Amino acid sequence: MLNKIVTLDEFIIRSEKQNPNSSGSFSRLLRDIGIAAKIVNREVNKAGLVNILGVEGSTNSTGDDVQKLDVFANEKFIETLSYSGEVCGIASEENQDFIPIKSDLDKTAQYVVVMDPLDGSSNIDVNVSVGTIFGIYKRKSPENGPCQIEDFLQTGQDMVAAGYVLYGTSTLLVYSTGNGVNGFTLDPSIGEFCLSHRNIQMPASGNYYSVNQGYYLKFDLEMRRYIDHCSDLNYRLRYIGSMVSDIHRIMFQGGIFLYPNTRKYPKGKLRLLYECYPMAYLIEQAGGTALTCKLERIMDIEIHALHQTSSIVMGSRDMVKDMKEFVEKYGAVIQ
Ligand code: AHM
Ligand code: MG
Repeated sequence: MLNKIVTLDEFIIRSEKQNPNSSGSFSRLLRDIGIAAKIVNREVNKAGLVNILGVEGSTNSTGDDVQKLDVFANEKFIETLSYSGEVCGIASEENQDFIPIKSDLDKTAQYVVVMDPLDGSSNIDVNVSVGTIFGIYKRKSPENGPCQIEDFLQTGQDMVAAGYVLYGTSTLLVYSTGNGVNGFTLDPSIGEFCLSHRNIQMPASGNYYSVNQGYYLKFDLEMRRYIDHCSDLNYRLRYIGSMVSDIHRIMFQGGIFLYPNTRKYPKGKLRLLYECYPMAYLIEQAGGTALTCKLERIMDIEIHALHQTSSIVMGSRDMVKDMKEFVEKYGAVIQ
């Protein structure tokens, strides 16, 4: 008997039916994220063919170079989500402030979306995998008015869904609504994301470690000792420099990803709202652990600013536990 293909849309509708109180609004929002991902995917795939490559010349709010494809992805996600009528505001890594959305449709939107529209942007020019990261919150402000900053300054714990899209050798959309993690691969022949990885559970351990080892001397002692330990154990170092790709590998093969604080970034480089919370949400849902280098659970960290950053160590449960022992042993030592 042929296996029936389950598309993302079908999967979303089936999941919605399991919740009798659902209004369908959340499902439409997830579906729209899938649509925006397909549009961005089309552009990422032909990036080498058209004049869309290259640094645009501006910098984003945290000082990085913004490339044309970042701008394109940002615009497409904002445009698609704005039309949907389900979202009252968007906060993007590429925008300094959040963007309130006024719906033309006769309804009140209940959700806000946070996103890094194109993660790993330094990889665009060289045809290496990039990704999109997103998180969804229920708004806290009254439904009949515009969204407010408090709608976005919620912890990872408050997220109602999170996911990423990996534009790689094939394009995958991986997401969770707090009930396990599922992955969908884009079938270009039918233009649909099809369920390919049901209920993803990451291995409790592995032998990959993923860190920018070039910054080794800029890390705190306990992180250097832990990285030495990974090397002593002959773990394999893999670092793409695109968080989505690096996490995707360890999600399936087991491993640990680290972006510790450095002298340049004493509070860490990765953004809590757009990168750390959504990835931590998925890692935890897949059975892994996500902590800061000070051993706080990422999902619990309080957020005070849209572009707040954090150190992060996440991955297979047993490997993060090992890392924790190094922090406990060497963390108090004066360097
Ligand atoms: P970006 O969102 O501007 O692309 O920056 C985030 C990326 C992550 O994907 C990746 O883990 C990290 O920055 C790489 O940084 P570095 O080059 O400092 O190692
Ligand atoms: Mg980015």
